[in-house]
Amino acid sequence: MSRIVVVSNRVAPVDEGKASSGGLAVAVLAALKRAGGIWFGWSGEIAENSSGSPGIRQVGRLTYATIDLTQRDYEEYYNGFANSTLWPLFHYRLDLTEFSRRTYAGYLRVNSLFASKLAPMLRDTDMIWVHDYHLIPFGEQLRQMGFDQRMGFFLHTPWPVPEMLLALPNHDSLVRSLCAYDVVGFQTEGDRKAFVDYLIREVGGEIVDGNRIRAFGRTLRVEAFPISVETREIESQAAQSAGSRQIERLRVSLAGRELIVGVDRLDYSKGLPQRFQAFEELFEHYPANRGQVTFMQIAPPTRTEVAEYAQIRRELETMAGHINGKFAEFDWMPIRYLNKSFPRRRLLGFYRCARIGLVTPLRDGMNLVAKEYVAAQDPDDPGVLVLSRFAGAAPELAVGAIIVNPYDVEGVAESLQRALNMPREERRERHAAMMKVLRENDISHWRERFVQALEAAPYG
Ligand code: GDG
Repeated sequence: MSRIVVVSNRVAPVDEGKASSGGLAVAVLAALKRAGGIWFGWSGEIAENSSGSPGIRQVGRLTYATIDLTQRDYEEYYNGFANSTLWPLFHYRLDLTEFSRRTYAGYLRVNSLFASKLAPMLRDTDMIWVHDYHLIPFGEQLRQMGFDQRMGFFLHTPWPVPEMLLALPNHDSLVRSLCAYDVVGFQTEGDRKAFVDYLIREVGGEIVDGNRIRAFGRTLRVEAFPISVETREIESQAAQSAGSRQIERLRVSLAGRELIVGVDRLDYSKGLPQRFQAFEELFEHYPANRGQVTFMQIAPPTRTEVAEYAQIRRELETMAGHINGKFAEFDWMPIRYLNKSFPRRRLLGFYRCARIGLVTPLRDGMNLVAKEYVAAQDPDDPGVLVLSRFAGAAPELAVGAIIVNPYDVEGVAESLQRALNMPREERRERHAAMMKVLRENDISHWRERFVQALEAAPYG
């Protein structure tokens, strides 16, 4: 069996393999433990220079290898090209996208640094699985150093349509580097199609058969692998958590009112201002809900050094204050807005308590919160998922979710009203339909499909 080498911007801390942590870390660790291998990435530390050897930590057959970055690397590669160019561009926010040759050069330099640090650790039969937009050129850098191992890439974000991508000054070299992989995986069919359209229209790519396409002198497999969650574990952990003291405290504090829950990294792609407006609209248009419904939005801050993130944080504080000031009563507060994170198990208990899971990104690769919310419900009396059509999860979950356009604030309010009044029988049917999807495509299935695609790639 070939070893698997996983490369990602950050390496999950060693104790994240526990069931209490998120699905991706668990899935990647399961693959690595099964086949043995390396998880390679940035340590999260800033150092004077990045010339040292990787820090190594051995856990059974699994090697964690991490490198430090310099302040300049961090600014140009991470805050710069990855999070101020690719992230907004891939989420259709051209208005927020910065273009700079300096940060692109930094992005390439750090990708090359990653490749040169990993190179001495590689064996001929290794399979290399690279994750996400930070590391698109990584595979090409390794190929240029003479490595012909099987290499796969999975993009966690959306892939934009050609019209959007063409705004990137170096779109052609970025796409060429993606074609250095043997397998390129996207979240949805839509993302896959957008990529293939670009190859065909812009660089004369040709479909060889099915999912295989020829471009830049190489043949690669391009496929959708919708990421998922650890469905069974979530079901049982959510049920346990719902009986805990903390969740009982939440229930008591609600005093019989219905709970709507939102859980998102504080990011402009998640549609939070529009969501807050929709909640305000719910009270304006359907005033009987005043005093009867509580909205809890959990939004841990991220990427705090990028200006747009500080900006959206201020905007949401103002909006939450405005809505609470306008509607609150001495014994009821409409919005509970929490800028912090919670242990995963507690989050699952929150989901299970909530009559509505409100997931309304303006664009999202997949959105695991939508899937977690569904898996955490009590099948006998489940809540309703209100889901943006622009989440990658929408094609799979349309069988049971109420699908909304997050820009249509009145439409979202109307859907909330519908969800709040949905009969139990309908809620059960919708939940069962979504659970069928989540049982068939859980996180293990996702991992196995990707690893099998990589195994099937020709090499050497
Ligand atoms: C990217 C793509 C794609 C959130 N708050 C807390 C917490 N979380 C966990 C959630 C969920 C995860 O973080 C967030 O995942 P999402 O998928 O919703 O969104 P991104 O972070 O933007 O992820 C996305 C994903 O990659 C995977 O491919 O789906 O489209 O943007 O698991 O539960 N976890 C804990 N406390 C919190 O307060 N423990």
